[in-house]
Amino acid sequence: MKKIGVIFDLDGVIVDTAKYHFLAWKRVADTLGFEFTEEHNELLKGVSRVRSLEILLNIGTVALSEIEKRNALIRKNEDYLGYIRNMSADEILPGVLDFLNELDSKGIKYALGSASKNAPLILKQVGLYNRFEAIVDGNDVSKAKPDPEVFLIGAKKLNLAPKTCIVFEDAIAGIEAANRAHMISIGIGDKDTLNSANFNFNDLTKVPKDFIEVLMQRVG
Ligand code: B16
Ligand code: MG
Repeated sequence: MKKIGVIFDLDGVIVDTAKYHFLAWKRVADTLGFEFTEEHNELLKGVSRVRSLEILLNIGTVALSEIEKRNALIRKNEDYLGYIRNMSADEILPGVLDFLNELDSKGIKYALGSASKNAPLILKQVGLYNRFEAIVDGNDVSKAKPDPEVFLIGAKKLNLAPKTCIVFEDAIAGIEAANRAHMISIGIGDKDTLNSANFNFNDLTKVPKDFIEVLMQRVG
């Protein structure tokens, strides 16, 4: 059997930080005088901070100067940091710890592949920082998902060929990035939304016990 590795997205797979992104972006929209809803927030999942602001401004049909944009990004992140500095291990999503323990027991290495520049802080807050073999985040990439860069760097850091890596992702752009990297893509969340994933589960509690072994055989 071939050696395999796992790459996890952060927001929506390991923790739910989308709710904090929502509150922080909503405050930006409130200041600019337009409504920003939870449905709008869906459009920002897995998307970089800069791109998120562009989408938000489109929703409000608001134009800002470059300096105003920079200030909005700073304000949003300061607000967001206020929320994530209060995070703790009880915000780890269901099934994550059991799944990581399972990987550890099989000697399977795993990395993080997230668009978030705050990923290291979030992992430290929830006590998972030291468990990952490698952390690739928004600071390490020049091209955002759906570009495969974040996952290809992850595979390199795990010392594995891309086709032997399995990616867990909750965003359409992330599934596309994994597919473009020729990795095995696992959609976490709504199956219809993530219909280009190789496999789909609602959350990590739904992953069958023998799933990793089955994939090991498939890859090998
Ligand atoms: P930051 P992921 C993504 O995390 C979030 O889903 C997305 O909503 C956010 O805009 C992006 O990180 C950047 O986050 O502002 O902290 O750099 O799903 O790729 O783990
Ligand atoms: Mg995500």
